[in-house]
Amino acid sequence: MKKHASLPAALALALAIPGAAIAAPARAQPHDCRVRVEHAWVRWLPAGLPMGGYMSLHNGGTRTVALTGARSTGFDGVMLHRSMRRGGLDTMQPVAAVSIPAGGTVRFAPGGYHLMLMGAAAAVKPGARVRIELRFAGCAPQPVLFRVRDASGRP
Ligand SMILES: [Cu+2]
Repeated sequence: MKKHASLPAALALALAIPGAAIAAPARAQPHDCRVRVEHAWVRWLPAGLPMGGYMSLHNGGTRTVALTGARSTGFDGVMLHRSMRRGGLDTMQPVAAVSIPAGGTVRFAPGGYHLMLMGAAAAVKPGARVRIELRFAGCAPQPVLFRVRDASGRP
């Protein structure tokens, strides 16, 4: 009984403080989240091979923003990867995050950073568009449409 009585009082208190109402959206997105995504495309590959996702990320904000992951209903899994040449061999490894400095641009391109897209749905084929949600630390998820190109990668 006592619990029920205190609830409306707490509610009235929250409503009486103007700052309480505007604090919620500010907490949800504390950073200056202004990343523009351009030239987003996926290189389609046959036989269920993992596909690479590429794009250009421009940070129009005033502080560094970190890309920490991505997900898509078009794929079973999406990882951040970086290709590199090591000991004369082309290799790639997972990366936990990619920082985009304020005012800077980071390119995801063949031979460098890429989204590693695994387990494609049947609808992912050349000419299609696939929606991939990018996750930036402290920001709301950002959905991006990627154009699926054929294995040549030509637009
Ligand atoms: Cu990869």
